[in-house]
Amino acid sequence: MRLFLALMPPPALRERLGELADTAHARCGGRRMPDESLHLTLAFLGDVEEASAAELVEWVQGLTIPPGEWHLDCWGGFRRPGIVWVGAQAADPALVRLQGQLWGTLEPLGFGTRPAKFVPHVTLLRRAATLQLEDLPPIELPWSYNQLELIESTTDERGVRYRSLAISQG
Ligand code: 2AM
Repeated sequence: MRLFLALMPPPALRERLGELADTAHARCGGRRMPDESLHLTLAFLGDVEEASAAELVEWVQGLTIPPGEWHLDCWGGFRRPGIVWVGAQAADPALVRLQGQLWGTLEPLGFGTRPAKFVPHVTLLRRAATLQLEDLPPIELPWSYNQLELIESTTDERGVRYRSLAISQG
């Protein structure tokens, strides 16, 4: 099972991110992420055995994370594979701490690989034709969160789908 831990946007923010995805798509082309797939990855775990996934479900369901507010204020791009995202200009200390704490548990248990650098972002487009983002409108979006989710990623003929397996304590 291909799993990751993520913050999922509340409905109003999801809608707003969807509008930004439309704006970016009109400018940059590529494949727009469907609204229901928009998220902020905290830890990508890769392929996990079913038994380990069940342990992760229990762990996440028992987890409480400190509530926080993340401020999205910039566009960004990753050259490969043409990802256009929204995120923050300055590293958010609470998110960095949360990501570090998660990996502090996950790494010794052998789940995934802690990335060398954590760039919190919400992917809006993949395989964009251009990463020229200068003309895109400014962003000022607060994201209040108090829960994370364990998500399974599956691929079928219609593309990639995400399914929530567990939600932390609220
Ligand atoms: P992305 O948004 O930048 O593509 C599910 O695949 C989520 O995990 C995506 O949000 C993706 O980030 C993230 N992710 C991090 N590392 C990954 C990897 N090595 N392979 C696939 N997805 C990865």
